[in-house]
Amino acid sequence: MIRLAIQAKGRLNEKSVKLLADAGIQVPDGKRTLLTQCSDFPIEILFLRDDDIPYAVASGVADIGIVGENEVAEKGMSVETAFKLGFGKCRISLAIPKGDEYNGVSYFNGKRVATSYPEILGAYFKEQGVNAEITTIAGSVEIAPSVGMADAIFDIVSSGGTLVSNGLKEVEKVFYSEAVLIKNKNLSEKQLAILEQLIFRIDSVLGSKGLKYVLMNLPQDKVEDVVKMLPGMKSPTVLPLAKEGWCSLHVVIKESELWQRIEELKGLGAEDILVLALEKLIR
Ligand code: PRT
Ligand code: ZN
Repeated sequence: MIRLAIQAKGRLNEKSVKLLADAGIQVPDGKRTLLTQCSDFPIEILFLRDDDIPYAVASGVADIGIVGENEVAEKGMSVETAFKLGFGKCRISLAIPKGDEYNGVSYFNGKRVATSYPEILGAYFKEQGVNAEITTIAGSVEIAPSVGMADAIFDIVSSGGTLVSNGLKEVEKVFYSEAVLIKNKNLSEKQLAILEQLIFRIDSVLGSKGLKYVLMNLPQDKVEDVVKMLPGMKSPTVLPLAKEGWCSLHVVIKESELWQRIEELKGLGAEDILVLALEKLIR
């Protein structure tokens, strides 16, 4: 059995639950209970605030956890990153009133900067040789300059919309973050084996994202050209067709390259191209 801590509610909760579901692990709707067991995998889920997840994993209250790298760095807990999950991407940036002139990080000397990430900011200012006053506040950091609590802020930015609507501009992007699977440093052999199984499933789920399964009819003598055109494809599936000299070719193509590849395939004589969603690619 392994115990996984995930965010109880908030931006990472839904995506964490969805990722587990895609990996064949149904999380019972446990928002009202702190701890819940899954029937289809030797895992139990602990629902916590994201701020508490690094400590829970470092102390062994949970064995593994899903949390933003920003929280891991801020809390300074001794945990290991087992896998980067590719969602919850954001950055923590310094932002100042949009009318202010900015000529570099020395702007912050003598200024008051509001943030929920004093450790990350303190380390950054130290490294940059900046002497600023850091004011730690738990939420609504972006309104601090307009109510006179601070001159600038250091906060999470994703689209940048919140900064704009609060009359601020982003001037330094300090820390990049995404959701990660973290692990306690002293897991047992058995727990490591379960974790390995979990990572294998997650890797397969994430690796299948953005892939399409493409079937087409193709003149037999063009198979080699298609194989050359799609270098990632080790060995395509080729099935004979009733029509002599033709075959049915099946390949996996990245969604981002799909239309370009389809043009090229048509150029090689492919017909009746069928594009299907690919659920999972297990390597
Ligand atoms: O209750 P709990 O403590 O668990 O949750 P929380 O309120 O502390 O965190 P939550 O749910 O807001 O975010 C959880 C994690 O999601 C963060 O720690 C980040 O790792 C990640 N994440 C990704 C974000 C964002 N994107 C994000 N845009 N966290 C917060 N924001 C906020 C930001 O604070 C700001 O207010 O969104 C606003 C900025 O967004 P834009 O798009 O306007 O720039
Ligand atoms: Zn939080």
